[in-house]
Amino acid sequence: MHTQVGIVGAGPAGLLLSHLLHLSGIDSVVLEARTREHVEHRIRAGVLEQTTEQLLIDAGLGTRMARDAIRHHGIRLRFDARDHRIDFAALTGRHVTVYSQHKIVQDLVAARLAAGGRVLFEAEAIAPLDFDAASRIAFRQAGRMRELTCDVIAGCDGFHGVCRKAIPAARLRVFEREYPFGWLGILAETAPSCEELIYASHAHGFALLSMRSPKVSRLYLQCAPDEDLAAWPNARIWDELDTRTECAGFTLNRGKVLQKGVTPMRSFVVEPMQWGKLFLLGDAAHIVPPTGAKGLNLAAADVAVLARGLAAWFKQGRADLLDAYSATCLARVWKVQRFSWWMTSMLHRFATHTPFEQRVQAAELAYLAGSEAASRSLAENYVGLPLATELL
Ligand code: FAS
Ligand code: PHB
Repeated sequence: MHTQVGIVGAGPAGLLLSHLLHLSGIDSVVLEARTREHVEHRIRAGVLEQTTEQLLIDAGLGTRMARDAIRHHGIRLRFDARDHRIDFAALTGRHVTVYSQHKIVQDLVAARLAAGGRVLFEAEAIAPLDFDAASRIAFRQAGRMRELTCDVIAGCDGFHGVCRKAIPAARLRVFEREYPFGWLGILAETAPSCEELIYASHAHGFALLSMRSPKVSRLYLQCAPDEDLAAWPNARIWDELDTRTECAGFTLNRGKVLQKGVTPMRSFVVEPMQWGKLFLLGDAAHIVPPTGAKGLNLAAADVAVLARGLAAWFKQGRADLLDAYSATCLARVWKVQRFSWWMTSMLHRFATHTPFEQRVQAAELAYLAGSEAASRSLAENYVGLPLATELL
């Protein structure tokens, strides 16, 4: 089997890249280790930057999003039992959109298959990838070993994939920070308790009240990174969410818990994000703590840069954009890493914090609540920095 671009991974990065390449008349094959059912129902991110929303609309993927998505013009920071609203519209003139990642994946799979795209499920790429002469990807499907040859390999296989490992370890720089906590997340069949997201900082720990629709809420509690879910019956989760989000005049809506899980938290970046004709995108290259709602959006930003570079290469023989792929993406990746690290450090409880550090953390929140400049800085990062392709 041969194609121009071999894509490993059918998450948002791999599928969006395949779709954008198709729109440019470039052929690709997507290899996905899991089943279609699994990838289309994996509950993950929920907030899209305006640039990501526009990228999807421009790529013809806006129909269901226009019907189901919820536009948000601000968030609430809740501490000392009071709310401080960050007004995106007033501070930036921009917004974010609440639209679940699994719906984006469903929309992308449908678009690729409707266009006759080759998305192979239960097709696991096997390390090591060979990309000296013609790039080739060995993969296992239906118990058989098969091979895909291609001109370019796009590693969209997430943090645990094989593509990053194909880059010689001696040439790869890894930057990493493990956080001493994770998030216990639940999906609940209950109307959101507030029309906007609430980020709560409390002595017991961080909590986040998000949503998926007018009838489904998405809620998170800071917990130990290896928290035992068995120690958290639903009643205890609701009680703790109640405690951490207490505020005059506020009532937390409870409901049936549809799903729960614990996500560990890390900051992670590899440099470079490319090696010969292998390009890493999304979680294969970087991980951010979800506090800034950036993981999915960073993946989309990488896709926009690589899709533009591959179109210039295949259509005009220009290699300059491809050669600059890693530097172009990393300039934005590090700004987003900083923002995600800052939001996480400001809002979570650290058992190792000295009394001094606790006071500094409280002062950071108080300053933010009282400063238009500080609030504008948070707002412009949260709604999304300009895409590199908008700056080229
Ligand atoms: P993905 O991990 O989504 O996709 C990679 C794909 O590659 C997977 O389908 C995998 O099966 C496949 N793959 C792996 N190895 C393979 C192989 N050898 N062969 C073939 N296929 C292979 N981000 C937010 O912004 N907000 C959130 O609330 C949030 N919550 C998250 C919760 C969890 C549990 C996790 C793990 C991540 C969360 N994220 C969140 C981040 C998440 O949304 C990612 O940023 C996003 O999925 C990145 O997309 P991809 O880079 O496409 O990687
Ligand atoms: C979510 O809705 O899953 C979500 C929203 C905002 C975040 C993280 C997760 O910062």
